Amino acid sequence: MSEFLTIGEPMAVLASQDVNKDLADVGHFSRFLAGAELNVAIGIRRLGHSASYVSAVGSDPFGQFILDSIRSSGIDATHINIDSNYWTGFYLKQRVAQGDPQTYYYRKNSAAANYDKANLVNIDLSKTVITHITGIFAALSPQALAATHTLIDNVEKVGGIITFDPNLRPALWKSEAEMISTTNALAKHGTVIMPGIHEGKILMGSDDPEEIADFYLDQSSITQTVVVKLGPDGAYVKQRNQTPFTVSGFRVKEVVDTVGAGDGFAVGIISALLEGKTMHEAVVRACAIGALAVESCGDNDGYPTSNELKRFYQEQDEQIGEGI
Ligand code: KDG
Repeated sequence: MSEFLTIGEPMAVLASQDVNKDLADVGHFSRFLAGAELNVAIGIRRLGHSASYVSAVGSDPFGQFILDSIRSSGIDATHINIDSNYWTGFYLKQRVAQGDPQTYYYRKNSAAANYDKANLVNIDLSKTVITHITGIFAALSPQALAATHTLIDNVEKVGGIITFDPNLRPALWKSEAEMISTTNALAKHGTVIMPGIHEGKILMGSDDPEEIADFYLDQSSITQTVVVKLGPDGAYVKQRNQTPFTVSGFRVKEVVDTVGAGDGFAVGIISALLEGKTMHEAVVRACAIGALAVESCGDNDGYPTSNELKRFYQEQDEQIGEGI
């Protein structure tokens, strides 16, 4: 079994090759691998850690593409079911010169949304150090939410660590109220919570990083660290009973596509924690991978290998210490 495990919906993304065009007018797309939790597994694996990904795909060309890509990346694909009753999800992504692109999902009632929690009984979590949960998979369907809860229970039974990224996707939820209550309830199980500052505002009503952190630290004794993502400005970090600190963002050469930056951030934190680094070192790495992520077109193509990460620090004139 792997050091790292996550559950999610894998997708193909068809990314526009035309800049600043409405999706309805785009004629040329490039296909990449997508899915927030899968992005995290890819990044963790690229940095040399073992990773398992739990999900389901349809028996269709996108499902085959996803399975082939996951297997060739070295991620453990044993727990990806092929379900010929449903399609594999995909989405369209705009290319924009500035800001966040428009996206359009084709994922309702997908194979992953129909994932049966009964399959989780076959997963041995005894060697898994960190399990990553996001609000996306939980939003897909009652079955996916039930599977998320069962996985959390199983992780807690063996004393594993859960990292949680709210990853708010309002389009996937029935209502904002349901999104907020379910996401905050799931967050109670996270040892490390990573909301974006705008997500914090939606989830608990304030865009003050300290108030966001206090909300999550107060609502659950399991939560030990809240890392509030500040986009290009870096991150604010509060650990239980410790002095809060901030980490600055890194310089980015050219912002090509912002999608996947938050998952890259999670890769930085999780990989560093797997290596026994401090939380400060982990958040520096998170900001670095978040910056690298926005320089490429695919959702996870900018995530670095260890050597690429070292080169990035050198280019940024950062001191390369043991910590990073
Ligand atoms: O975080 C990146 C994801 O947004 C992308 O890969 C697709 O999982 C996805 C989603 O639900 O938007």
